[in-house]
Amino acid sequence: MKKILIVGAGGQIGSELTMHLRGIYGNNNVVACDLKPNEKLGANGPFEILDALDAQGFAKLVKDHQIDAIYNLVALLSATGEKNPQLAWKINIGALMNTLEIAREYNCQCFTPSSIGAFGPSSPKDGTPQDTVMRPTTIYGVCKVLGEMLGDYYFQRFGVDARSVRFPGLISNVTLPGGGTTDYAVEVYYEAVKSKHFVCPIAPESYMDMMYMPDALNACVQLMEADPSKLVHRNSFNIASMSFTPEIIFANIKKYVPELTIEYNVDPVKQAIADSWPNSLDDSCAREEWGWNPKWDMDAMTQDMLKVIGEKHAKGLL
Ligand code: AKB
Repeated sequence: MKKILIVGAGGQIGSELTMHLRGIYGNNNVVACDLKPNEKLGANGPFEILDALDAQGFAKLVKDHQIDAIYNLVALLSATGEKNPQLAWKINIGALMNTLEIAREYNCQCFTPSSIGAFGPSSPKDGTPQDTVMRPTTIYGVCKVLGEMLGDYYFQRFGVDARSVRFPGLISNVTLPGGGTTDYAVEVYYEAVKSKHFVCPIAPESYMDMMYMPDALNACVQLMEADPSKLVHRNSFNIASMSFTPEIIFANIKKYVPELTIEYNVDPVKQAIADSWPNSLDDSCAREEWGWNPKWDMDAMTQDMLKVIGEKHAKGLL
């Protein structure tokens, strides 16, 4: 049975991935860790405090829990990264290097997500291919490209089983994202339920790739379980499920919440980032090499998001 460590487990992906993996591999086989205590993650399985930049503490956890797979989810996202590039570099690359080194030393499989942010303005905009020009113009993207290259380097040089996907904007209803360019597509659902008014920081016609969290969780498991002999690529796979603009997603939400009003107050930093990213990725390599096949479309996602957030609101949990 796999023993998994999730580093940065308190964030948007980790809070759901921990529960998802515990459901598959058993509660005690998935150790969650983060900088701060987390009651929910500690309630049904092991939880440890860890600063991913503390290499000794990180290695000790891997040794003590006899870990054989590490999910490194530590990251400062794109918009926050632009406010403090040095800190973004320190955290994003520091956590990644510790993950790869510890994976090498303790023979662990490892997963560090990349992003659509690894592409830049000179990458093809539509149907962005798996293998193409990657010259991002954000520190977040620079860290992601380096992370992809280091993952492949550690695989080729040391045999570390490092795998990764390029996540689009992830839409979820457990833990809010923070500091990303795609966050608007999560925040609007909360405001559709709470205040019925949303101020959007991204221009109405800006396309970006997005995905509902259940598909993202399946992608992690499917790739990590994939037969290595079938993987031509490793770090990192394009995955995609839907691409939309603010206008398109707001129209979809208004089908169910007609009172929702939208105001645009474009954030120049976020808009410049959105403009530098692809409109939509070509995910055919992931489909061919490990059977990637997303299940959720925009309308099903909208109905589910409004239902879950509506229930939380009714219980006074928001
Ligand atoms: C961000 O907006 O920074 C992230 C991402 C697409 O990687 N959600």
